[in-house]
Amino acid sequence: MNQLDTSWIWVIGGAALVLGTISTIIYYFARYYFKTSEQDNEVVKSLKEIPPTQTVDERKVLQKEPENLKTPQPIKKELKDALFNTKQGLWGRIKDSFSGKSELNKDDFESLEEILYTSDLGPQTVQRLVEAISEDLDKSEKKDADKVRQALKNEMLNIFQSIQKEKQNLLEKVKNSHHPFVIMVVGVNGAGKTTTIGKLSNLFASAGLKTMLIAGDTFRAAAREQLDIWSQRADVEIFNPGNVQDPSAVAFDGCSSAKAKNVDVAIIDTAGRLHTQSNLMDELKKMKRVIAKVLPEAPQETLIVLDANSGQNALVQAKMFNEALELTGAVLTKLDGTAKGGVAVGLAYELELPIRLIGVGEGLDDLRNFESSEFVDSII
Ligand SMILES: Nc1nc2c(ncn2[C@@H]2O[C@H](COP(=O)(O)OP(=O)(O)OP(=O)(O)O)[C@@H](O)[C@H]2O)c(=O)[nH]1
Ligand SMILES: [Mg+2]
Repeated sequence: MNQLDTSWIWVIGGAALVLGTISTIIYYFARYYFKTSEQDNEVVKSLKEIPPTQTVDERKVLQKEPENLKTPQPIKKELKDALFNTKQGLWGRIKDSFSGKSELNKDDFESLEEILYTSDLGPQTVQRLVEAISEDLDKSEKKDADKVRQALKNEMLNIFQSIQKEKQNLLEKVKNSHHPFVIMVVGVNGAGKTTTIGKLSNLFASAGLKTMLIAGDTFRAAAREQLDIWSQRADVEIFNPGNVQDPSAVAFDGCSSAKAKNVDVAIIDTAGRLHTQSNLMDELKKMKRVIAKVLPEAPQETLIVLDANSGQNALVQAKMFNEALELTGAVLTKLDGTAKGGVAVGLAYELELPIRLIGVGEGLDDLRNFESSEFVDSII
């Protein structure tokens, strides 16, 4: 091979090497370029999926919302849930006594009476209910648990309806009455007076009524502070002269202030006391008298607060407070959890005292108007 032939081979080989290098560079450059735009497209697509009004920061929040940013929603307690234990103790036991039996004998009916007697309904009330079953149901119907249940329900409703004469609830009554409407709240220690006043003030204030609390419990340490906290929660006015020890003086000045300030409704807290402590019951009578000196129609309502857990004792308390103060109604508290809710029927029948409100918890919203049919459906 001559000199010329050898140099051609070197030229062709060199050119091939340069071309190969250039095409490799072009290949990797193109691959990098197209992959990047593909990724960009993916990002754009995901951004489009988020509504355009949201900013990037909002998206971050959407991806993971910290627990403490969530606002807890108040849950309205169902009455039937609050009265679950009462229903179990009353209807649950009655149903058990029927189950598996095709016919009920005299002994079975005696055990039915026993269940009623041990359900805090009160002896006279039980007697009336038992008589109603005997009169309303014939022999064959008495064997049927549902017929017995209906007869008991009907009679309980009759009892409530003869007592709950006023068709309007307390809020409507306050709205439709002359102002200031004064409510005096009484009861034994720890029944739930101050808590009920707090809830009640929230009910009135939410309905647009100018509401004032009067701190008439000058006895228990921290009672005034407790009422003050409720007034802040419900955002209502409070009359709370820290240095005055005589509850009648607080009631007098409080009602005068309510009148001067054109308050719609004033609620007076009082110290808890036993119905057997006659000197303390006299103190309440005096409070009631001085209130009437400022506002002759007041107090338009004198409510006793009763803890449903006290069962039959609640009847005794209500009877003695009623003798001293001529009560206008009762508030039954702590119905949530207790098995003694049946006491409401006894209160209505044996004392002829309307139940105005019921407490189903410790929160601001845990107060309900007493609706007899809803209540009866919830306990039996
Ligand atoms: N579960 C439950 N607790 C309640 C209810 N009403 C009141 N309580 C609680 O019962 C306790 C006593 O309530 P208070 O309102 O202080 O009772 P009071 O009658 O004012 O007590 P004194 O002023 O000491 O006579 C508190 O722990 C309340 O939270 C209710 O409807 N349900
Ligand atoms: Mg109190």
